[in-house]
Amino acid sequence: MDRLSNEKIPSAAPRESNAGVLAQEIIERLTYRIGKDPKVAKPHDWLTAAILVVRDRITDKWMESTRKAYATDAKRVYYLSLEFLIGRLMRDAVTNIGLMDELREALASFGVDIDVIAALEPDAALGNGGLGRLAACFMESMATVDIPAYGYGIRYVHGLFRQQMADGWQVELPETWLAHGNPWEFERRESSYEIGFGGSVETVNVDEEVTRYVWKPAERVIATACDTPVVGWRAKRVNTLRLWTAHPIDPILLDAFNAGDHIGALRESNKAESLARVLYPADATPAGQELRLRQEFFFSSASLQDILRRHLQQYPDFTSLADKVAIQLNDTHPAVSVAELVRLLTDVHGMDFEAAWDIARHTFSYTNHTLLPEALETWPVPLFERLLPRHMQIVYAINAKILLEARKQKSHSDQEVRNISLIDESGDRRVRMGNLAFVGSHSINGVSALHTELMKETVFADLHRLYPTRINNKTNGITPRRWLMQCNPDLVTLIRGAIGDEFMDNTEALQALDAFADKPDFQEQFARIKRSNKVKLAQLVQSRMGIRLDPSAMFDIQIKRIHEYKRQLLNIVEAISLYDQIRSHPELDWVPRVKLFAGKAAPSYHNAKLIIKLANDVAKVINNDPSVRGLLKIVFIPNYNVSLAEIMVPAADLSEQISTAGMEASGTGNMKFALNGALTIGTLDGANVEMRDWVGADNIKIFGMTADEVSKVRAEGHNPRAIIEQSRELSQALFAISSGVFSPDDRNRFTGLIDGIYNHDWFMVAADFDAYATAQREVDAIWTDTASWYSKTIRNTARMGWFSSDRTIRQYAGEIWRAG
Ligand code: GL9
Repeated sequence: MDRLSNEKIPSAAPRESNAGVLAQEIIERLTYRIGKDPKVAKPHDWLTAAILVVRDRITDKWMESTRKAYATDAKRVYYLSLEFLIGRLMRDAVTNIGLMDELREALASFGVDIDVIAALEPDAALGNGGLGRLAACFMESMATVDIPAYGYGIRYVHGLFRQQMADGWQVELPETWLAHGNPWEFERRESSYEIGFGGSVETVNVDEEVTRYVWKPAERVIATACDTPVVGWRAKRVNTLRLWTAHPIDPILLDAFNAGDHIGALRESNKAESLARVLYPADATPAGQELRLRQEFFFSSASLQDILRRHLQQYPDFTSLADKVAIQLNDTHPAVSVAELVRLLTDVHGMDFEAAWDIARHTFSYTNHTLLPEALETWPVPLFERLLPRHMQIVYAINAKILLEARKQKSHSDQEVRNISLIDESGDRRVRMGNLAFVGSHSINGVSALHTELMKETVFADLHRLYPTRINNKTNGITPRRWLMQCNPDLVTLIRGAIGDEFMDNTEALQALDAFADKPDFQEQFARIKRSNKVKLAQLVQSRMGIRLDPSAMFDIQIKRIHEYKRQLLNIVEAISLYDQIRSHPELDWVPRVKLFAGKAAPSYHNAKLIIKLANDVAKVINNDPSVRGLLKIVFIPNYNVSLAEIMVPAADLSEQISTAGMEASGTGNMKFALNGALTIGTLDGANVEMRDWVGADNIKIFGMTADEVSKVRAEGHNPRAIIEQSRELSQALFAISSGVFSPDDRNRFTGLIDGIYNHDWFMVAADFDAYATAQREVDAIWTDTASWYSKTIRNTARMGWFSSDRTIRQYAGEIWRAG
C-alpha cells in the first residue's frame, strides 16, 4: 500500500461523507461556483472544486470552534508573525478531516487523479525559512491541541522569490502564488482598519492633571482581513489565519485623473498596495528599509485594533485583557506592537500610561530566533520618529521607566545601563527592537536549550540580570502530520502494522518502535520504504535536471537557506577531498554517495550566492569525471520550497546539520529528517544537542567544536592558516577551489571565499574540517554494516516523538499563555 489509508481513522467530517456524496458536491461547485461544465473542466478547475468542497466541510467546524471560544470565555492566543511558510494546504486539510480515501475515490469517478491535481496547488511561500515554517507548524498544532488561536500576518501578493539557475548562478524571479486565485481564503471587508503613518502629535489638556496625546497621521491606509481556516488533526478544532491586505482610502484621485495626471491619480493607491506586495527575502539579516518598518507597523496595528475590538465585544473594558488575551511576538518583527498597544489603550481608549503599560507587559510574550548580532533589528531614530512620531514618544517614556529601575537597583554599571536602553547611542541613534520586545513582555523564550542559555549569556545578559525570571526555553517542534503522515505514507503504514495507531495522536508513542529496531524483517521493510522514497526523488531529479541517480547510493542531503554559518561550504570542501581520495585510491571500497543540496540565498548575500555557484561548478566537474565511476555525485536542486522538502526529507539516508556551534538557534529540518529515519551528522548546535539526548549518542554522528570552544577561539584568536597547512586533504581541496580547478572560465571566482577561511575562518570551516571528514568516514563504516545502519535509523524514528510541535505548543500554552 503506498498511501495513508483512512482505515480506522474516524472521519471527522460532520456530514455524510461517502465518495458518492463528495462527487455530487464537487460537480455542484464546478458548475455553480466555477461555472464549468465537467466535460470541459481543466485540472485546475477540478482542484478548485475539490478545495471548495473541503473548505465547506471545514467551515461548519470553524464556526463551531469560534462559538465555543465565545461561549466559554476562553483565553485567546494571538500569534503575530510577519512570516507563515505554509506550502500546499490541500493534502494537509484533507488528511486532517479524514477524507483522503473518499475524496480520492470521488475524483477518480471523474477520471481525475487527486495526486495530479494536488501537485497543481501553488506553495504559499509567505516566509523565508525556519522561522516562517515554525509559524505554520504552530498554527496546525494549536488547532490540534484545541487552543483558540489566531495567526496574524500579511497577505503578500508575492511570497519568497522563485530561484532559477543561470549557468550555476542563482537568479531570482517573482513568485505568483495567487495567479489562479486562492480558493482557501475568505475576504472580510467588514474587518477593516485605518492605519496611519507620519504626521504629528497634538497635545490636549483634558484638565489640570490629565494630558491626552492625539496622533494626526499624514498618511492613512486601510487594512482588510483575509481569513484562511486552519484545521487541526481529526478536525478537533479549526482556527483562523488572518492575513492583512492593504488598500488606499481613495482608490483613485479623480481630480488628478480628470486633470490628465493618470499616473498621479493612482499614486496613493500604489503606495498603499505596496505594503502587502512582497515578502522581504532577507534571512537573518534585517531588511532595513523604510518599507519594511511600514509593513511591521501596518500588520501590528491592524492586528491589535482587531484584537481590542474582539475583546470589547465580549468584555466591558480592557482591565481583563491580559487574562483573556495572550499575544506571542514571533521575533522582533512585530515588536512595535508594544508601543502600539500602549498608544491604543491610552490615546484612543483613555487609559493612563501606567495602567496601559502594565496590561501590555502582561499580555505580550516574545520569541527570539537568532543570536546573530547583524540580525537584531534596529531602526534609525529619525526614520522611526518621522514614520511613527507618537510611538517614538512612547518608546522614550518606556525607556525612562526601565532605565530608572536599573539605576534604582544599582545592579548595572553605566555601560550595562547603556546595553539595556531601548536606544542604541553608540553610533547614529537607533531604536533597538529586541530590547523593546523584551521589556514589553512577561516571557522571553529561546527555541532550544542551548540557544536559551546563550541568550542569557550574550545578547540579553544585562536585561536578564534586571529581569531574571523572564527568559525561558521552548524547544522547537514540527507537525508530525505534514512531516511524517503526509510526506511518508508508506512508513506510516509500516509503523501502524507494527505498533498500532496510538502514535497518530501521541507522537511519543513511536517509542514502541524501539523493540523493532533490530528485527531483520522489520529492517528490511523499513529499508524498502526508504528505497522507494529515494526512487521518487531520483525520478524528480531525472525529470527536472536530467541527472540519473542510483537509489542504492547513500543519499546525503543538506537543505536549508544558504548561509555561511550553516556551512554548506564545509560540506562541499569535504566532497572535493573525497573526490581526490576516490581518484587516488581506486582500489578501496568507497561507499557510493549522492550529495544533494537545495536552498535559497538572500538576493543581496554575496558569499551565499557564491556558495551556490561553487556547488554547481563542483558538481559539473565531479559528475562528468569517469574516474569517479559513479561513486560520488553532487546535485543542487533549484527552487527549494516546502513541497520539495516533502519529497527530499523521506528520501534522505544522511541529514547534514553542520552549523558552526552556537550559531543555529534550533533548526527544525534536523527534526524532520531524523523522524523520517535518516542518520544525522551534526555539530552540538541548536536542537541537535537535545536530539542527541533523545535518540542516544550511538544513533547520531556528532563532531566538531562546541559552542564554548568556538567562542573561546574567537575571543583568543586562532591561526587557520596553520590548521590548513597541517591537513593535506584540506589544503589540497582549498587550493583546488581557489586556483580555479572548478572555475576554469574564471579562475579567481572563489579566491575571496577561500581567503576568508585562510584569514579568519569565522565559521570554523578549517577548524572543524578534519573532525567532519573523520565523522563522514565513520558514517561510511556504519552504512557498510546494513543491520547497524537500520538499527540506528529506526531508533531515530522511534525516539523523535518529543519533537512534535504539539508538545512545543502545550508548553507555550501551559507555561507562557496559560490558555487551553
Ligand atoms: C531561525 C533560526 O535560524 C533557526 O535555527 C530556527 O530553527 C528558526 C525557528 O525558530 O528560526 N531564525 C531565523 O531568523 N531564521 C530561522 O530559521 N531564518 C529564517 O527563517 C530564514
